[in-house]
Amino acid sequence: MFLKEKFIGSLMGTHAGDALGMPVEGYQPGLIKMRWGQVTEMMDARLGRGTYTDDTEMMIAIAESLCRCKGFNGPDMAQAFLENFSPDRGYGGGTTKVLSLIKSGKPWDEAGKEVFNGGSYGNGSAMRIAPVGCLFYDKPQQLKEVAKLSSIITHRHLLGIEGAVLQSLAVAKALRIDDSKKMDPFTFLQELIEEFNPQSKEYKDKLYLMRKLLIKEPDKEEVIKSLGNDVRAYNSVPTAIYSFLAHPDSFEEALIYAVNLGGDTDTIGAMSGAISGAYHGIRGVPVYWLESLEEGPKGRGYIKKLAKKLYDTYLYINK
Ligand code: F2R
Ligand code: MG
Ligand code: MG
Repeated sequence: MFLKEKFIGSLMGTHAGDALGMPVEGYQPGLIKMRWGQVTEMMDARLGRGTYTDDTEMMIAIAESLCRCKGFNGPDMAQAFLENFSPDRGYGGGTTKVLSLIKSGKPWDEAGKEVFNGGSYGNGSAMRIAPVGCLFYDKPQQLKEVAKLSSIITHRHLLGIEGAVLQSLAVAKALRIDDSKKMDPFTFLQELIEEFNPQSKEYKDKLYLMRKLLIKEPDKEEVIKSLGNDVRAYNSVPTAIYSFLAHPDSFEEALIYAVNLGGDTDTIGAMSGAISGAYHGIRGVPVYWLESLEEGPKGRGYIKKLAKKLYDTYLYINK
């Protein structure tokens, strides 16, 4: 498949997963099952059916900045977050505070120190990382460095940074794999662990557990107990990767599984969508979902164009 289609798949996959999960964000799987049976299509949401949240809005900001600067530029990326910020998309408290500090003049690489103890380890810097995974998909060292720098703007804690690095590596790996051949989830996971090589015990443990879960095909409760489903990056990034690896043949199945795990559903959906979309490309995203996604100034048409621009940027910096 053409690389351009994979770039589009990853960015549109973020939007689709975010919009699918958004109406049930914060619900545990038992409640989702009781009220809806299973979430399989875009449902009514606060801003309308198929609308996205902070996950996709920040992903758009990253892609815009990478295209504008032909690579990473800290002040510009921070500015892009501010330009795109709409509070009604539902931002985390730490991120909202950091962005307001940057707006009042705090440097882009210092504001993130001001929240929590040692910075945030929320999902915020991993959920938006797809464009970094795409642009540096064939340069793992540079990819890790840019993922880290893009994280520290709002998420300075090691667990936040490593969440963004892990998610970006998973997107990049999914882009590199030829989707016409059968994918082996165990090989994917093993290579990911070797590339990632984290400092923190939390991610080491989760990646080890993931291998055991892939062998076992457990029920949802065990997956949530082992990997997590909440707003902390180490309790969601592995879960999103697992959702993809347990359903490598279908974007639709991976996302339905991810969202119905409950908890931080828009975010686990967005991250799983970014990886699965990078693997299957835009052709893997069901048309009935794509057609329900938000239109408007920065809706699905804009995101598709932005992904093409990101691909052109990739060609430009690698010529
Ligand atoms: N904000 C939401 N959802 C609630 C609002 C939506 C609602 N449905 C509505 O109708 O409006 N979702 C979005 O926020 C999450 C990403 O958050 P982010 O950007 O990481 O924010 P923050 O505040 O930095 O971290 C989130 C929480 O993680 C815990 N945490 C982080 N660092 C910590 C630390 N060092 N020590 C202790 N706790 C830490 C805190 O509980 C933070 O509040 C996504 O779900 C996105 O969709
Ligand atoms: Mg969100
Ligand atoms: Mg969320």
